[in-house]
Amino acid sequence: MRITLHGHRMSQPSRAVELLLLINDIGHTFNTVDFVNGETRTKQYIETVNANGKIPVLQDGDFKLLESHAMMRYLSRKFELKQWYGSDLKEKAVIDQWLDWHHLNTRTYSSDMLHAIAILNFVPMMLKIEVKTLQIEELNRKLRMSLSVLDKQLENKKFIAGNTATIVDLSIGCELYQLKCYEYNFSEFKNIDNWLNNLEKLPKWTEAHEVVIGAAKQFLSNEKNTSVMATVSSFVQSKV
Ligand SMILES: N[C@@H](CCC(=O)N[C@@H](CS)C(=O)NCC(=O)O)C(=O)O
Repeated sequence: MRITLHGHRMSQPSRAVELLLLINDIGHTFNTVDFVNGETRTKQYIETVNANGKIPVLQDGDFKLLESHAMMRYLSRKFELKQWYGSDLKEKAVIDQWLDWHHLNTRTYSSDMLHAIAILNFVPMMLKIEVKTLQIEELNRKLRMSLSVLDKQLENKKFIAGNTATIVDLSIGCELYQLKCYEYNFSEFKNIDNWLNNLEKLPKWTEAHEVVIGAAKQFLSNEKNTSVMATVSSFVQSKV
């Protein structure tokens, strides 16, 4: 039975699961759910697809699975992708540790910050300053605390759990790479910077990120937004 992934390429967890499928040449159908325009919040979606109103959702025949990390573990086990989910108890445990860590660290701050940045496109000038000072700077402070922990883990390693990429690199990588597309400044975190360059070299990485790269380019083509990103990165308070 063919696997179906319900998701969207603007969604970090959707991209992570899709990349695992694409890189390993696992036949699947990608069903785009228009979450950007609220499809995930419709009664129909909540009642029939995901009670949490979220993407991604993985369907394998009659079996339906929620939560991107559970999906990547399931696919790794089902298709025996040893490289992607470790080959022994301890390797798997380290991957699990960083997957769990991600949800309350890089995921929380990075995606909230990206939403706050995206909102800048739509708010009037006076409110831009409030969004920036009240929201973005605080999220940025917390994000940088998480980044410094991750940066230490990546010392002398190409990837988070060792020298080959695993599902945790796909998960955290898809989250942070989108910030790189928005020209977030990672220069203070040399190991993360190198790791993001390594991820870019993975097969299918750029293909899966095309939509994000396009959205970021459009955002940055507005000069006012570029100056906001420079401010976010340097922690310097400037006029929007
Ligand atoms: N913990 C979930 C997170 C899923 C999630 O946050 N999905 C977002 C897109 S990135 C979503 O579906 N948002 C739709 C909405 O809030 O209406 C996972 O890893 O699968």
